Amino acid sequence: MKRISLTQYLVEQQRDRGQIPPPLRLLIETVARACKRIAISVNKGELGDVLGSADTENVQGEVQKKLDVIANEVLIEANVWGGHLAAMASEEMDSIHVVPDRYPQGEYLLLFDPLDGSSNIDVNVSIGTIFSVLRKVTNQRGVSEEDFLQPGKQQAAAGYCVYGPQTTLVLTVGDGVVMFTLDRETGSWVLTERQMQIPADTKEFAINMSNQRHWAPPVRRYIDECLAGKTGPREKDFNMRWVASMVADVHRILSRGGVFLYPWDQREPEKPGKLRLMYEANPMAFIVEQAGGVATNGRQRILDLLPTKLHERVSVVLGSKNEVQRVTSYHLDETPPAA
Ligand code: AFP
Repeated sequence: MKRISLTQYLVEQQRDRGQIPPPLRLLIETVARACKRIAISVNKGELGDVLGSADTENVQGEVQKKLDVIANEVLIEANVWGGHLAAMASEEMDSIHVVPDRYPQGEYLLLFDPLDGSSNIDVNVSIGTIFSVLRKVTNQRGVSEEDFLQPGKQQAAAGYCVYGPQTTLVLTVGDGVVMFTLDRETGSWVLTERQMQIPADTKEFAINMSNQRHWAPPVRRYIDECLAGKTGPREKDFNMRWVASMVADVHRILSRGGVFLYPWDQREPEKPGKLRLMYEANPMAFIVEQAGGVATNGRQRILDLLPTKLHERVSVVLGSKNEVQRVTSYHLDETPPAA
């Protein structure tokens, strides 16, 4: 495959296919540059004094790691002045960050989980950054939280970066899913996969099994059937993987198929799920659908959900089409598809 850079790819998309307007191209390049800076901090680890707790809490009441705070600042600093954005929202900030008057305002809204999988930072396991891009659709002056409350199907772009054995950037602008790998020697993002596709079938599931006793019946049923293996109703053995960084689990599914579940459970019954709709579920659902997979909250397509608040949580089932449809049909209490 001819190796081209992220910049060349974006320019070609803009020129040949009219896919990416210039401000969106600038936005994507800026986020990718910020991810490079985050990757440098992640790689330094103890040597860069970036491990451990920041001794602060985010809006969800979670203790922030130093890298959560660093990654958040890097993304804000990189994006605030370019003129492509109206405002940003982050899993790590209580409220939106409006672009100050001293900078030009653009039409895009950027949302991110700056460092997904924080519990894995200090133990040197893959973590990542997830981002989602919306357009400011209202004509009113200024920008408010309301502007962000759009269904995921309106995303203009979404992506994630995995800081793992390789640093990879996966991107969609609604025309398939592409992957870039960071060449650490040249500092360049190089196109390494032009069309990521999730196979419709799989024998691999990802769920935190320690919550089994808290699950709802449809989730129990699905996992019980997988665990029953060859002699059970599915008539095949399943394997389990759980990294506890959504980016890494989703990246595996994009690379070789699988199903990821973070369902509602009885630990905190008033919450619809653990993962955040706007920073995790929506961007991942957009990417997964663009790669031929499916993403639901157990009942509805995630991209159709209308958020009511910025930090909304949601149940997530995503990945290989036939498996996600099966889990969804169990929730809807329909006859399951034939094995
Ligand atoms: P943090 O970024 O706060 O560590 O959360 C990671 C995450 O949101 C997602 O990436 C994982 O899939 C999930 O939480 C892991 O949660 P459990 O620790 O409950 O399995």
